[in-house]
Amino acid sequence: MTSAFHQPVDAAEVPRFAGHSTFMRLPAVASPEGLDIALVGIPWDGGTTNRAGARHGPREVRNQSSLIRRVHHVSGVEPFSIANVADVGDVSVNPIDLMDGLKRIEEGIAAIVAAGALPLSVGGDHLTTLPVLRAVAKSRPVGMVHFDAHTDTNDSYFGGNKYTHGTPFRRAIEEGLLDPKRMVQIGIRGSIYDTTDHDWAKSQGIRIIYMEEFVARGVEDVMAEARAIVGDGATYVTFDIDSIDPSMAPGTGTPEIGGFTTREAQQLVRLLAGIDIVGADVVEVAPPFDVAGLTALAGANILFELLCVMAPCVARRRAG
Ligand SMILES: [Mn+2]
Repeated sequence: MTSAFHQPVDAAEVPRFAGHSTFMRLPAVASPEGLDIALVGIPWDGGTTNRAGARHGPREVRNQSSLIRRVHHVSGVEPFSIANVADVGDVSVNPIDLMDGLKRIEEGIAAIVAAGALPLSVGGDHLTTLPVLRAVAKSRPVGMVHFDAHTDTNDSYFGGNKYTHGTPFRRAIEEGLLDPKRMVQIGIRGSIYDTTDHDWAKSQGIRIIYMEEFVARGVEDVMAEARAIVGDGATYVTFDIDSIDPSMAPGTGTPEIGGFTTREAQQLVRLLAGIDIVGADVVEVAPPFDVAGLTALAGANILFELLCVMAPCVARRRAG
């Protein structure tokens, strides 16, 4: 291998079950300096309203990601050859103080952004995306492609608490981090609290593509619309593993039946190619509810799909 970039351990030399457990068997590095894309764990689930456990997500996704190889078999993208990628470890977290937890996560991601690298993070519950956006979208609002069973745009829980994994995108819009007119949510489904639950999101201009519409239209048509909504501007991608059906991803905090197959999820992410991605995440993998590791396996593969659409962004920017 002649590349100057970090390379994963070759499974033909060191078997996948041996050696240090890092994302995609990449080197663990102490600093994001010099990286194009920083793989980072956010082991924090302080925003979870139901089944906690996503704090264990990063470690198990690292484990399952040992199965990832070097080349995307459809696009032909070789992410480790066109971008410098490594595992920068986990951000600092505080499991017993929500507001301090959010502050630490923002600081951890801000260090990655300051080094000029794009964060590709593994949560953690979906509230972790709020402090990530505070770091990534500090200078201007960004668009967002959001795969999820839930809109996560509720206002408050438990007596007015504004910070849970059901509220991050309402807060992010209020804080000017997201441009709601450049937001699309795909895969939304399941029972809701009230007929008016999604009114606020729609009034902001968010495009909600419910699962039933996705099934009727198909992957390519839906993703053509999603690409048009975010356009050429800076865009963040967030992938909640509960968008996938619980038969294929049971280990998550708020499972909803009727979800994407893992194959559909792969196709959805592949069709993000060409948009200007400034960061991405996979969240809500909760290994304690899935002793077989299927959910983390799905998460690791979605992480690779995201990497394979982000690395070409890096290469395009480098080429000017
Ligand atoms: Mn979510």
